[in-house]
Amino acid sequence: MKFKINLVTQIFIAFVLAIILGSVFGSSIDFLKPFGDLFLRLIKFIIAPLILSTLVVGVASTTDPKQLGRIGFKTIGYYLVTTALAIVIGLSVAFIISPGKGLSVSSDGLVAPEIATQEPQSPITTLLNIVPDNPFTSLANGSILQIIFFALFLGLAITLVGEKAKPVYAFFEGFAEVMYKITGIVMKVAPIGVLGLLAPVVGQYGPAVLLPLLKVILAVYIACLLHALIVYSTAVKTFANMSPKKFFTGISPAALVAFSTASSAGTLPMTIKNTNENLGVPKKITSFVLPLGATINMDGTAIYQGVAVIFIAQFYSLELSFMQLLTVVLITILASIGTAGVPGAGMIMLAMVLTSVNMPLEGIALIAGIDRVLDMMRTSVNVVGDASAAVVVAGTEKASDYK
Ligand code: DAS
Repeated sequence: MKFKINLVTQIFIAFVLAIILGSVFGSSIDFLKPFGDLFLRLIKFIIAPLILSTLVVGVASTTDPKQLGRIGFKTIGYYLVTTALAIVIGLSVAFIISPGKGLSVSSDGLVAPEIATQEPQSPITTLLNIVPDNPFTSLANGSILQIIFFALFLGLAITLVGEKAKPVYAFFEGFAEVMYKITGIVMKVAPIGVLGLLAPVVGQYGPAVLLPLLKVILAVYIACLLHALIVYSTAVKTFANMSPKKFFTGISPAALVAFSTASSAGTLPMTIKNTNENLGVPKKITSFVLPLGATINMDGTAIYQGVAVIFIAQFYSLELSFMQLLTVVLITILASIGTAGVPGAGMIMLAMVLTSVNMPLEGIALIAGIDRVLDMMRTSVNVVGDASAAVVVAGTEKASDYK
């Protein structure tokens, strides 16, 4: 009988093993570090092509004139606003709980010295630097913001050109599938990578250094519940005159499936069923809003990004400027358009966010071990957020069979 442990369990086992080995062998466990460095290099290797391909496809498919009618604009507008609110709530709860505060872990060698001592740029310079003067140089240098700008422009232009750009769209669609496959292969190295990154940290600072992870889980769960209770309740009540009790009761089966599978895509059939049958949203709306949401709307993931960035900055005693926080908000909104609704997608997206604000990717290993616990809650919020969009759009469309 072939006994197969799924990847998330493997990562969790590696996490526990890293704590044990680090606690028992102390700094002599450092020989594992190259495995961690290999994993980080593989993550860095996929970030640029993954953003470019998935974002071009994400933008081109959501700005398709056929899809972009009134319902399309309402849906995409709602998704962008709620994701922005989610990051702000995530950042705020993280600042209040401060999961990484009080640790004396050094970031030496993790952040390039010239970046660590870099003078904060003026807002104008930061905004101007988003525009690449050569997109191929941006790709070569892995300049995340410039790659995102290039991808947004490319996706939009593909839509505007229309028929003649179909081969270009098809290329990026295939490229995105290839990058998802490569990402899946890279993620198979994650358990070894987590072991190689985490064991030396525990070896150097002791297992107590991971206690703040409990505060990370607390912060993500509190922020997710706050976001759902405040933002979605207000939205369904205001735009569809639906009682929050009816909304949350109606979508709860899908929320539970999302919590257990940690996959928005996998939960989609249940999300559609609940939104149609329990919330009375007509198929003409759910058939557009929900599949789109499962791909580009990830409020729970955005909250996780906000909390994770603050935790990693505090863990390594790195100060985040206002512009860097604004960059985190911008990147998370845009990068979520290109991130698939599958388990662990948010962790890859975190690498993009950390890179965009020059923060150490090593921080990913710190929270990789609890990623599944975080992924369950953030996926649930992703799915409930998609359903709230369908209810809001139906409410404002005064859709005929909408109760
Ligand atoms: N698991 C992803 C989803 O299905 C979310 C994430 O990884 O952040 O929505």
